[in-house]
Amino acid sequence: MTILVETRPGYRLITLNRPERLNALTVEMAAALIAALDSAAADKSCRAVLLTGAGRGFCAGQDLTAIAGIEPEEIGDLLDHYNPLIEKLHALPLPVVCAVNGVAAGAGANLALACDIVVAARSASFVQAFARIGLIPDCGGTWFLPRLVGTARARALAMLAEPVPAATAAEWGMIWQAIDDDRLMPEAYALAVRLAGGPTAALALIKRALDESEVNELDEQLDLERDLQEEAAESPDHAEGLRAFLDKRAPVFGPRAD
Ligand code: T3D
Repeated sequence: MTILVETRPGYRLITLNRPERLNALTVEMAAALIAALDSAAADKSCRAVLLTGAGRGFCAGQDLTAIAGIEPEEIGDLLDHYNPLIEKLHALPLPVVCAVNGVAAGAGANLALACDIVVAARSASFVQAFARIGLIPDCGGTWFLPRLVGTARARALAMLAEPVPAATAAEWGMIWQAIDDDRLMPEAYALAVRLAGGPTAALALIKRALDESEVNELDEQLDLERDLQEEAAESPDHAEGLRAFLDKRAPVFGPRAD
């Protein structure tokens, strides 16, 4: 199986599973990932997703053995399989944590950057490897990178295709945290459990607000915040959060109400 999917209490653990190829992507894998995300979203007991890779790498991008000798237009066609995956991951109404356990290269780097909270092992690195093979960053690379690290760093990373160590990626704001290798998965599990116990409806609305801020003017964003805040205020989680504050106790957020 090219991916492993495990249902854990409150969250879904998805593991890229082609370790002998550093989890290089195939169109079959993209389809399996989309199905796993759809299934997580449809399962009311699932309130977070954790994505990671098996073995020593996170994901080495497109499986290059699969594209050797194909026509240029077929390269574009391949993205018809990957683009819906990136969009789904980014827009999933659940928090998505990515635990980057090793090298994340090409589309593999951008798969990680499409997630909400990215943590990486200190030994991991991020490489926009595309220019090394005469391609451009895809799977959202030219969208995520300048937004995360600024245009100067985005341009250099895309053109030079140099690896960025996890600690530097964290320092630059490309990811949330670099974590000692032996602590990566315990901390990633804890993060997923914590998010799974969070106010799921509000977390989904936070994603929407932050995404729409990328294109909105301030007045539009303020209007959107008012609308989404009304929605959040109607959720049982808001009532519980407020009650818990007044009772001076930790909130116990309820199951998904969608
Ligand atoms: O639409 C389109 O099709 C275009 C889409 C493009 C999207 C892309 O992602 S383009 C970019 C594709 N990815 C790359 O260019 C990265 C290629 N890999 C590497 O540069 C290096 O493997 C790494 C820097 C990621 C890691 O280096 P290292 O030294 O740690 O490992 P390695 O020895 O190179 O790799 C280990 C094995 O995985 C090796 O196989 P072997 O020799 O043990 O049998 C290697 O060939 C294989 N592997 C690594 N990356 C890929 C791969 N096999 C197929 N596809 C790969 N991308």
